Amino acid sequence: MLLIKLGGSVISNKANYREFRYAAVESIASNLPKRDLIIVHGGGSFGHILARKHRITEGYKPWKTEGFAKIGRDMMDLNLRILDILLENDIPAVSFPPHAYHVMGGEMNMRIFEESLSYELVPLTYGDIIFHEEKGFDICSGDYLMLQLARRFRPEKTIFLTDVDGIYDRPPSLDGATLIPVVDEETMLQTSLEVPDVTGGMEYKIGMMRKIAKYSEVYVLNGFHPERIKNLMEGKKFVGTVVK
Ligand code: IP8
Repeated sequence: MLLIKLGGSVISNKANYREFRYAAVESIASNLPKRDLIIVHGGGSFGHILARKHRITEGYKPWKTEGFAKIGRDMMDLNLRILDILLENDIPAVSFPPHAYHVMGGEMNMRIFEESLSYELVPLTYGDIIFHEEKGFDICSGDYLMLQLARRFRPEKTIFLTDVDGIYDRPPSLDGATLIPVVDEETMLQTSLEVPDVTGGMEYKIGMMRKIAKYSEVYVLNGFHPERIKNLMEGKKFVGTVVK
């Protein structure tokens, strides 16, 4: 089985509110297997801009309800666009919005994922607004969902698609940034210059990936070169980072 996350920086232009990258998603979809697959996507500019503005991760306040609801709508909009493309590419995806099946702090409901897979459907879920047992409101990151799903289903491969070639030794926009082929216990990472997004930034993401590596092979690939997914799946050479 393959578990894959379509990062928010690939599927949207993170600088522009709700700017969708149709061509990128289309070419990713055409490189994905059509069965034995679970897909998660991030929020990008459909989620993070309003989540930051309304400080959703700090929890519920009466003035935040409108923002919370709007992000829920925007994420459904993004999700539907992705779902359409998957279906056009003969991937029988069924979408599950986290705010409707999970409350943060509680056990995640895996039943719908198990049922989907048993009927050879492809479950699709995403980073979302969510209720939280203590804080009331929160954001559920796609990375958190990736960890829960990897723990339950132990996919052979887990792939994170991002807008660069993999994990770098410093923010990839800086001069001299070098791609790290393998991130493991010994790898020293300089991530402090990274501007964190509402769900935690690079350090948090690498931490999640390293936890997932207990259950699955983990790879970070460039979503703008989706042929690398195929190369990886077919055991060919690929450009990217392996996380151990
Ligand atoms: O992009 C966050 O998911 P992520 C989703 O996977 C929202 O961190 C709504 C900001």
